[in-house]
Amino acid sequence: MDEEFSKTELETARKIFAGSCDFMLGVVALKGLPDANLPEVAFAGRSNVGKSSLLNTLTGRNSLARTSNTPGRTQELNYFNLGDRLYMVDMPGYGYAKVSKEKIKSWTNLIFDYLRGRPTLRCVFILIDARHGLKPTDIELMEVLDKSAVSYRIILTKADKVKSQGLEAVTEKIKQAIKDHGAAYPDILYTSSIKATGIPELRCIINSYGE
Ligand SMILES: Nc1nc2c(ncn2[C@@H]2O[C@H](COP(=O)(O)OP(=O)(O)OP(=O)(O)O)[C@@H](O)[C@H]2O)c(=O)[nH]1
Ligand SMILES: [Mg+2]
Repeated sequence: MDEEFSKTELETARKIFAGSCDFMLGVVALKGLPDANLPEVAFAGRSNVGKSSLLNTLTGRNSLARTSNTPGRTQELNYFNLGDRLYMVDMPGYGYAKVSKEKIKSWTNLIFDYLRGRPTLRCVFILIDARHGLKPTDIELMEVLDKSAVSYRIILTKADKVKSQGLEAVTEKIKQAIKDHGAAYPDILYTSSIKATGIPELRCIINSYGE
């Protein structure tokens, strides 16, 4: 990661994430979305990349968002209220999941409709498993966000599973791939929910979108 944060920024963000963060509601259809009265960031990515785990590690609460070994754990757009400053939205994964085709289709529609049409959505974090790199559905999502002018950042997850050389290689590949994507932030973040890699920095980034 190329971005640097001051000690004050890191400390401010740490305190905010140590404060209140509550589950607010789970949404299964666009009409169930809450009022767009706070800025939002959303966690997107293929099933099982570690979206819910990342939310738990960010907030230091192990069971705030439910996680599982089985792809398809998160089945709704789950809203978390971070200190009345912003909403963080944990989403169902796209791609493969151990659920019916019907369910996958309805989630995928909901996710894509939400992501391109939410006026208060400040940033989408697209989580990519550091071992696997970009997949066609990730690129499809990036294209939808480019078209809708919704900013996004790529996060490589499970960095603890890859050696630093491998991480550099996959980062370089992704940096090349996102050059042509207008709404992509050029820097790539690494995280590990187990070792807490990248967590203080990601807290700063999220906090910067808050009120
Ligand atoms: N080694 C390692 N495992 C991780 C990390 N983050 C998540 N996992 C594991 O990956 C699996 C999936 O994690 P989840 O957080 O449930 O993934 P998700 O993206 O929310 O999955 P869905 O809700 O099914 O889309 C779990 O077994 C986690 O323990 C990480 O940083 N490192
Ligand atoms: Mg999940």
